[in-house]
Amino acid sequence: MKVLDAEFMKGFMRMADDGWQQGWHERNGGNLTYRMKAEEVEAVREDLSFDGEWKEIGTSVPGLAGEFFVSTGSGKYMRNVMRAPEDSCAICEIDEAGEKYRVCWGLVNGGRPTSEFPSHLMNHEVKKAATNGAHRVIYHAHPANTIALTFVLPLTDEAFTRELWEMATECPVVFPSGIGVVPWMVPGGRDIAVATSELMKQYDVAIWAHHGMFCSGEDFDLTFGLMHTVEKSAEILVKVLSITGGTKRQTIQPDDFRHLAVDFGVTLPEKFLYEK
Ligand code: 2HA
Ligand code: ZN
Repeated sequence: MKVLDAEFMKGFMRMADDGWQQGWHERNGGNLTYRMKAEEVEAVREDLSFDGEWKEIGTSVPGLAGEFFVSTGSGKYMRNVMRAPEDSCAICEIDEAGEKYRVCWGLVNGGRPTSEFPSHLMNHEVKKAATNGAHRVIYHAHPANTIALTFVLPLTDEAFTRELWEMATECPVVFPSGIGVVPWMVPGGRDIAVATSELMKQYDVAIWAHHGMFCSGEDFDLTFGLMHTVEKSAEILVKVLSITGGTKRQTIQPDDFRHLAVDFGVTLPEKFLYEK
């Protein structure tokens, strides 16, 4: 089967386009990776090439040895993924040590997988282990409201989780484990990848101060939906802060969250239900 005829590739392209249409991907901002299932690799194997050069990932991900990933390309635009996927995206194979990758499909005009490949792969490695292989999608975007809040809220997991939970009743159900926050760091390298993947051990969402957001999920719908929910909540908070100057007249209280948790069968860590 041709890669472009495969359902996983159609889902990947649709998600990239959805993010573009949300306004989360100015220029070459943001990136997306998908860990392929073994049967998906087999289905398109005839369309892959295995004579590409092995290149350094820049970090070590032994837990991903032999895995195949679809990745957006470094410097490529999310806006172009739907129209020119073979130029904008790649399928990459990870070597048996988890140190190198090679391009097996795509990037027909040259290039590399996303500049955030180390962060994506370290997140994938952590999430694959933490979810018994269920999580397959890592998504990075630059949604404006979430970024705006990193100039206003304390850069703590507690502040971001609690404030965003309060903005919509669905939030604690959609991201019950909460949100991790990474202070400003230089993007693209191993240090920010280590900091993010450390947070991904307990969260499915990490916010990079003054930069953007990372989400992890099982499939394209769940991962896009997670980013969408967090960003919508951030938009509501921006509106509330803008209208009021910071004082809410009423909000969802810690005991309300505890009741919600019981009825919806989720566990909400008590560290986020502090008294204000
Ligand atoms: O250019 O978003 O973080 C892609 C990015 C880097
Ligand atoms: Zn970015």
